[in-house]
Amino acid sequence: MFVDYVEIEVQAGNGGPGCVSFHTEKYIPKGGPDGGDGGHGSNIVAVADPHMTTLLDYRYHRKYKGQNGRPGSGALKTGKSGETVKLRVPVGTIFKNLDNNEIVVDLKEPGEEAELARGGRGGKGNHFFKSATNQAPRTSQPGEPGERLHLAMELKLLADVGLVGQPNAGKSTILAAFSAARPKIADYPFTTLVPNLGIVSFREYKSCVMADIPGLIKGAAEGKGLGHQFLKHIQRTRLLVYVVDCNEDNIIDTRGTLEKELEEFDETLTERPSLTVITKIDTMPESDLKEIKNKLPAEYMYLSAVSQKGSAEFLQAIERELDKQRT
Ligand SMILES: Nc1nc2c(ncn2[C@@H]2O[C@H](COP(=O)(O)OP(=O)(O)O)[C@@H](O)[C@H]2O)c(=O)[nH]1
Ligand SMILES: [Mg+2]
Repeated sequence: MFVDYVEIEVQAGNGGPGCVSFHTEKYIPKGGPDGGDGGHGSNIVAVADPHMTTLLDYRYHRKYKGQNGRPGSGALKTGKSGETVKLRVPVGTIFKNLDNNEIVVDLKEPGEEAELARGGRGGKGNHFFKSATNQAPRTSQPGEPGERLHLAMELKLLADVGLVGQPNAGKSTILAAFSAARPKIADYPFTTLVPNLGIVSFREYKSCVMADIPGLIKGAAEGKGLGHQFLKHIQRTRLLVYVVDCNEDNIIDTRGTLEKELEEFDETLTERPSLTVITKIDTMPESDLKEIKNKLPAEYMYLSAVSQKGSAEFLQAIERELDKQRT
């Protein structure tokens, strides 16, 4: 497992100051105090966004400041409050307070929101200080300061790339072909009980972590064949690669079943970037393969993990998809 980790500073908005003002109107010489309260400073909130897969944006922008509340004004007008600042982060992000190492927020569900730093309350205007003994107070409060915190953000990822396929599709063979990992490879289902991880190198020293996720069968989303445990691993990858054996009777159906199982488990998984690779193409005559290609979506890729045919395109596509997520 590797961890995406960034430290940031958040400063919620200060409250706006209360106002000192007196009601003035023709023929009413001594109107009462009517200074309004200051506005509330911006809160800073974290939101779990299922479309996000890394904390990369936060590496380049580390300080987040909320707006201050506006001052109150006469005629009991409250100052405008600062707008809430929302930090969008991947599901599974944890925020720790660096001053005491406590976990402040742990976002587990898509769409979940949690407050990181509270904006300051606006100060009371002078109307608030009116009393029987003081009919014309000239006091008002300053706004309260907004909270300021040093936070660490942590996202525990299993891998950049998750290979998703039926048992025997050829996932472990792909991982073994492109990395130094040596997962068990065999002709029977469920040889892979835990995800195997390997480092796959691209050109120019770039690399990614690839996970061979245990085989998915129909019903996995209901827990069949250790389904839930496997699907949880898939949630912690940034790019899904669907792996389908070219000898499948109906490649589109098989691909569809895989996607459906993921969707039933976590519907946001279908929005995650994905590629589809048709593998074991060395086992099929060129002419048959041509026929298959004609029927399948143009973006599908074709690979033999044994002969390495198609491997350059395969790796380039992965690199490109991962790069997209970095921009
Ligand atoms: N000829 C050939 N056989 C393959 C290829 N990929 C996998 N296999 C075979 O298919 C079987 C299942 O492969 P494996 O990688 O264990 O599948 P997994 O269950 O998806 O991990 C094994 O017998 C592999 O040797 C390939 O590209 N070409
Ligand atoms: Mg395997």
